[in-house]
Amino acid sequence: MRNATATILKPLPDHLFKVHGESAEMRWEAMSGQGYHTPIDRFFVRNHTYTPLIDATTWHLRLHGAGLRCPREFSYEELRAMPSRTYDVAIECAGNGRRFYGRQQHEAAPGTQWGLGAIGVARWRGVPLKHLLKEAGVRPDAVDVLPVGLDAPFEDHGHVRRPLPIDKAMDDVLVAYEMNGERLPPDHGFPARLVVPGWVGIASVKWLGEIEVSTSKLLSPWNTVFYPDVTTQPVKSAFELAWNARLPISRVPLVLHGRSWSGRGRIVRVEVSFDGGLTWREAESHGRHLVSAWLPWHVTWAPRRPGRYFLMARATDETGAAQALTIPRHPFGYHFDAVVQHPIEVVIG
Ligand SMILES: Nc1nc2c(c(=O)[nH]1)N[C@H]1C(S)=C(S)[C@@H](COP(=O)(O)O)O[C@H]1N2
Ligand SMILES: [Mo]
Repeated sequence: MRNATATILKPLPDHLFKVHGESAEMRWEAMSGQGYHTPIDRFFVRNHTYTPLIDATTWHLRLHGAGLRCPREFSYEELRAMPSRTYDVAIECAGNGRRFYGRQQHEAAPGTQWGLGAIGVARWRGVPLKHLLKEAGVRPDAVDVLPVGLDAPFEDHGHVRRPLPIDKAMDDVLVAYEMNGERLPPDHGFPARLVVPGWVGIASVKWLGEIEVSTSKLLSPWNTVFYPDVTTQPVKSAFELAWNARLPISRVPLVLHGRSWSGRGRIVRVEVSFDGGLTWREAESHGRHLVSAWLPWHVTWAPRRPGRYFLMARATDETGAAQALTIPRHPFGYHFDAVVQHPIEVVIG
């Protein structure tokens, strides 16, 4: 048996990660100076139990169920030999930002107290799920697709699994075997995982072992007890700065960087406030903005007085959804999309 500190296999240095039990959150300053993608060495990990080590030479992905005419099994080699697609997609935990229900709204929500670091954007390569479903003769009356993880059962709920409606499964979902050009790392789902663009992280089931396709609605603890009624992710923003970062007083404006994202579509505007929300300035976007990933932005600021400040960033997406200053309580602490008050210290020289 492994102990609690070995639930994740990759190194978790303190300057890149904050560990929460069997999961680990990225520190946002770790994205400073990075490119569009989150490098694997700092991509957050959310495990219900612990990372399994799976032998790809004996592994198979089994597709079965009443919604398929010809159930199939695919080996790792077969999967890799099929036509592949590459997507740049964010994976974000539904509970990202949960800590701020308590910190900003004084109504702490139970569960992992994530700051804003339970998100990452990677370049995923794999086979479109739709292609595998077609190979297995998906029937027109198929209703739900249930991916099942090979990691150890979670408490008395069995293997991690969450039904996905057939429409989403046949749309843009990937069965990924590569992350940022490398073989999928064990912590992120080796040999293969789902990548479900725009949806809560739990939809992107890691360590895939089987996929059931049904002709009636399916239930699992992961769409009833946990994560009921959550599908797309809301709008959020983060500064690429340490919590309580120290910034120098400066005549030359400092350039502060951040990123904003939404599971519903593109970000159309980002505004930043340095005075607690009295005045807002539009941030400038730079680089790429892919619809299922994030928008990098920057803003200049010349702080003149030392002291403690709260930096605030708010984004609006193409559906018109915008970040408010507060949001209603959520029983599970999901989808914290209010503006986060990021504390910093301005210091002399
Ligand atoms: N099999 C399995 N898949 C899983 C999980 C898990 O514990 N087991 N965690 C889910 C959750 S809650 C999230 S947010 C994402 C996190 O993906 P990552 O660890 O690659 O960042 O994986 C999802 N897929
Ligand atoms: Mo999650």
